[in-house]
Amino acid sequence: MSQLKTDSSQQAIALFQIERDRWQPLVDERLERYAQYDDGCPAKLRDAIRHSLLAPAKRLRPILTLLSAEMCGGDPLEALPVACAVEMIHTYSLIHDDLPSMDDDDLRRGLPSCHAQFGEATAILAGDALLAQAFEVVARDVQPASLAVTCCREMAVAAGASQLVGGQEDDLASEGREDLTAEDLAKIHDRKTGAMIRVSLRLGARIAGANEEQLKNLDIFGEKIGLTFQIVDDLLDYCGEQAKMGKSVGKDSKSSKLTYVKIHGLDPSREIASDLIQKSIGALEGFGSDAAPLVGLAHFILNRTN
Ligand code: GRG
Repeated sequence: MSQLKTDSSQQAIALFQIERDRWQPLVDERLERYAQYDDGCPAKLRDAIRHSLLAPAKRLRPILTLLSAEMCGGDPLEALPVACAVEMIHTYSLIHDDLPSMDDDDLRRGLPSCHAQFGEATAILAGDALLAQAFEVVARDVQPASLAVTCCREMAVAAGASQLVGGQEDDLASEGREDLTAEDLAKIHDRKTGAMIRVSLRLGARIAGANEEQLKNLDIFGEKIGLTFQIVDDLLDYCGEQAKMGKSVGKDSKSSKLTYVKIHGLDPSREIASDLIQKSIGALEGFGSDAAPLVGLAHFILNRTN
């Protein structure tokens, strides 16, 4: 993937990394605070939730939320509850995705996956608890209440039957199907991966009081980086290193699952990803230089190695 890097994209990535180093510890601290479970939660369930939620992770979605809030003129600290809520929903989806009945994976975030460590039933419940807690956090910690309702509704749609969960259902059903087109694959990923990326951006913007035009441009940005994220995931599955990824690699390329690499080949997939990133950056033009951290994040997604 390194040939995609130019001097200007390296500078953009360096800027994003400064922002990430600024915000990631705050996200981790707040998640730790939310993950106390000292009000009657069974010890095994508590340990299972903490195992997955507090494992080393990139925290890309909460960072998207905070950068989006700042770009739209808001205070990122006020967006921390929604940022953590997004990470809770994302972590729930990873726990459930790893289950034997889904992707059946024993490694996640460099650790045994939740069911491998705590058993299948507890892993299902840990995911359930995280999904519920995301809404608790937003309903309690976002003010005014009308803004909390808007954020809860947007999260529910993104995590729901037509988006994240629907995308996962179609992804599972796609296995072994040879009649699927590149458009079918993009549609699955737009819901399975893209919806949570878009809502991460939208929630930060909502907290900042963004207008409809800004939300629309963030949707376009999110759609393009979401698809790129998935293409790069396919490329890393094909040629990434398990130690760096913290999860199994080579699974999708060896299975009967359709991937970008299988449909388009390695180099064309890289070109599609690179083109999408240029288009994603175009969607942020109206934000001027305030968009620099998110532009850096877009380059980072294209060039990520884990
Ligand atoms: C079970 C409802 C349900 C949905 C599962 C998340 C998901 C949908 C599937 C995971 C399969 C997968 C590899 C998707 C590719 C994109 C993705 C979500 C990767 C994991 O996210 P990262 O790389 O992980 O941001 P960290 O651990 O850094 O948060």
